[in-house]
This record gives sequence, C-alpha cells and structure tokens, in this order.
Amino acid sequence: MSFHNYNPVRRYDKNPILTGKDFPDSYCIIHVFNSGIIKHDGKYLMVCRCEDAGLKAYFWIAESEDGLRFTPRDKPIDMPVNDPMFRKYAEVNIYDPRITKLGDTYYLMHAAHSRYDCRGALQSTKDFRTFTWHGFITDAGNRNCVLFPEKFGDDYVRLDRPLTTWDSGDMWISYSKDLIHWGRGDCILPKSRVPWAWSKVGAGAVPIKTERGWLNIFHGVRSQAKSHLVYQLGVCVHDLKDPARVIALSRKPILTPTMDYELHGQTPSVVFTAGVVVEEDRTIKLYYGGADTVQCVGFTTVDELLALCDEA
Ligand code: BMA
Repeated sequence: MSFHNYNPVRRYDKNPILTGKDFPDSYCIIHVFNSGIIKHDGKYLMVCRCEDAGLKAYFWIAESEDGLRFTPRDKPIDMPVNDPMFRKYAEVNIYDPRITKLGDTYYLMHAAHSRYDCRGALQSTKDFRTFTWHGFITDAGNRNCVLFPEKFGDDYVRLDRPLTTWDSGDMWISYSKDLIHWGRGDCILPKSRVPWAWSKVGAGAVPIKTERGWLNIFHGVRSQAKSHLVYQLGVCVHDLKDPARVIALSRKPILTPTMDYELHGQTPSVVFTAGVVVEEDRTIKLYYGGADTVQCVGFTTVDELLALCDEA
C-alpha cells in the first residue's frame, strides 16, 4: 500500500453533519462536536456536545434514521443543576459524552470542568428522555472516561486518563463493582508506545468487541513546532478477557486533521471521537468533532482497522 492510498477512514462528502446553525436559534449554539452516539430502537441517537455564544455547555440529543442526517430535539437534556456537587464541579463545562449500553441501561460517562480541574461524571437513561445523575466517578484531575460495554467477571471496567504530575498523558484502566467507586488503576497505554503521539493519548470511542479483541479507537496528541497541539485518531486492540493488555497497535494514525473543518475552528488541527456505530456488515460510522467546532462522520470497517494493528 503506498502512502497516498492510505485512507482507512473515508470522510463523508457532506461533512460537517451538524453545526450550530442546525440548533434552535434561541439558544445561539456556535459549536457542536465530540458527540456520543448509539443505535437505539433502530434509530441513531447522538448526544451532542454543544456550546452557545457565551460558551455555556449543553448535551443535546439529535436523532437520525440513516446515521447521516440528524435532527436535534427542540431543547437540550436537563442537567442536575440543583445538585450542589454538580454546581460546584461542573460550573465551567461538561463535555465529551460517551454512551455505553449495559443490559437495558444506557450510561453516559462525561467530563466536567470546574476551577478544581476536570472530573469524570456518570448519568444513565433507559429511554433517552429521563436521565439519572449518579454523580462524580473520579477525583479532580481525570478525563476521557470510557466504559466497556460488558462486565469482566464482577467488574465494570473503564479507560481513563489521570493527570499525573510526573508524566501526564497516558491511557489508564480502572475497575468498579458499582460504577461509582473505582480503583486498581493501571497505566496500560503510555504515550511512549504511540510514535505519532508524543504529548498524550486517551480513550475515544466505546471499545468494539471483535473476535481478535476489543478494538479501541483512541486519540493521540503531539505538540507541533511548540506552537500548538495536533489531535489525531489511532487504533489498538485489547485482550478480550483482560482489557488491561493492549495486544496490538496501529503504527500510524487512522485520521489526521487535513480538511478545512478540521484545521480551522476554535481549536485548530483537531479530530476527536467520542463514539462510533458498528453496523451488522462490520462497517463503522466513525463520528468525530472537527476543530472543536463542528460534528463530522467518516466510514471504515472493523476488518480494515484490525488489519492495521500489529502485534504489540
Ligand atoms: C481535549 C478534550 C476534547 C477536545 C480536545 C482539543 O482535552 O477537551 O474535548 O477536543 O482537548 O481541544
């Protein structure tokens, strides 16, 4: 394969699929990006990360029959604004929602920012109408929490990225019996293992179960000429029974910011995913934010991504 034929993720030619203009005027939404996604009752449900002109953050459901044309509902999801902990630790921002189905419940793991830094938070729903707030699931200094869609023995398992003071920016794993209290943290993918991401790596989409292992589409970041950070997407495979073992890894990123809507926006040179939909024929719709400004989608397949991952 020559370099110029290397194109594991094909962008939708009508990207971006959602921008602030698609939301009701009265909310003045200017950014929609890094949204979570799941198929529910045959429909694609996106939990959009939205920001208004005052940079107030919302999670806002948009629905689609085909995974390409999305219609936002008429208002955002209600947030637990009466909870004192939410008010204290989510005062600046809520972001990067990931949706995981476990049994008949859909869990929304997301980041929340306050003057005390970032924390992971958890909400759940069965119908995408009413959400239950479960509170914070990390202390300050953690983000990119992504819940696996299966339990491993008695454990729920998530990926995350603690902000360690020594050498931050690696992907960790952590375990829980009740989804609220987490522990046994372990660094499982240090950025030093990802040659194109020397600044940091973090989980992206909810991992996909395949016969070879859990396919994990993650983000990797490099500082470019000391002037800015470039966010790309990569892929690795975790052992089926022991997700702490990263058994294979792609040497190259699978998506690099090159289009205008990825290079220019409120944060230049960013592609960032919080979710995918895997269809029955093993094609993947990979949803990603462009430049922290617009929502995009690209297409790939389970088999192509697996083929890119060399034994690690
Ligand atoms: C990360 C997250 C993402 C964002 C990225 C680039 O830390 O906050 O939501 O896309 O930075 O700004």
